[in-house]
Amino acid sequence: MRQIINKMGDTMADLAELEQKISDQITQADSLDALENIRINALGKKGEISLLLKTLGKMPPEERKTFGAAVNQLKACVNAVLASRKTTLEDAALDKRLATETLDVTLPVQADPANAGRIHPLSQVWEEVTAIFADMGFNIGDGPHIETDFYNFTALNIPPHHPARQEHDTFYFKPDADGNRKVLRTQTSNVQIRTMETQEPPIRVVAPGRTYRCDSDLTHTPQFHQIEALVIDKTANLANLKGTLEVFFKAFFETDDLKMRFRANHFPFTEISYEVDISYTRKGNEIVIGDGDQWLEVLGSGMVHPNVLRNCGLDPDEYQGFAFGMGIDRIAMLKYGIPDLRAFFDTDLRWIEHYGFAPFDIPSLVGGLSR
Ligand code: 2NL
Repeated sequence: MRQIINKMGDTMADLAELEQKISDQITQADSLDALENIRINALGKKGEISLLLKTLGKMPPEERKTFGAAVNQLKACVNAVLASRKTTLEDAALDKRLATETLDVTLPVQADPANAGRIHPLSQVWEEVTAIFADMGFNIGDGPHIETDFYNFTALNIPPHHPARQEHDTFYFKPDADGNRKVLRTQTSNVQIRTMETQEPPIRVVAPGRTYRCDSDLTHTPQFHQIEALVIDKTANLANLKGTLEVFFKAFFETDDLKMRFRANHFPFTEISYEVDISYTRKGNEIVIGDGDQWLEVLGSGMVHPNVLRNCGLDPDEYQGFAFGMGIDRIAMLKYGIPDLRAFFDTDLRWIEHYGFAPFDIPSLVGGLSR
């Protein structure tokens, strides 16, 4: 019996030693993989503790009871130490991940690619102006930039050798076989002439477009932009012209406080003819369009000359109408406070970032035009 107890004592000591060895391994395990290996070596099918349990069957019942209880206790103890170490390692792994996966919320927001690039103020104003006239029921017309003498001059009641031709600083092409010289159009009226030739009145059309004159200084570029309007029917009159311009300017400059001044003038293609000024005030260095006692010239206008109607195959005793033309570049400068005309064509990236518009700022009257 004593022998048995001694033998059991030795075995118990072995278990304690095994427990110590496994716990040391667990404490030293520095990764979840290493920990898993220790678990397999101890508690896996062929693990040290599992093998001990398999020896129980060959033991005498007394010994089996005491020894079995001791091994199960060892197993529970190892499981507990494993679980605790696993939690520690998992927490450490999470801390490490949190430390590396930082997000610097003070970094500037990255540019949205859909919002990169800027719309040129001329394009923006072009869209604004056409949106206003389209809303008033005008069609938008387009035509050739290289034009015959007839469509650029003669049809507009500017016959050959008329002095007005000199004022236009025209770019001429080389003469063709018949001696006819084409021109770069000096205004967009060729669009309206072609409209009158091909469409029955009533006509309501605006023609925004590029125009060309051989002139270059502080306030002129050889290529610039114009919008011309034409209304032809049986009754269109000066009051309609004034009403149209009032609605246009108030919408474009986004103000109800605006006065217009009509000054008598002369154009070959209109009779009677007016230059039109709008009111403004100065606030410091800034020009504010709207109520004020100063005047800015913004467009030319008038009742379409009977000769122009005749040239387009319309009977002036049956039809009449009004027309006007203005510089898009000029009204763009006025609305957006752009001081230098030539910057429009300089392709300076800093300029376009300052004066340009976001790609999705599409002008519409319901959207409030420039908002
Ligand atoms: C100006 C003056 C104007 C027109 C353009 C026009 C066109 C036809 C018939 C009659 Cl088809 N007139 N256009 C009329 C008056 C003035 O422009 O100073 N523009 C910047």
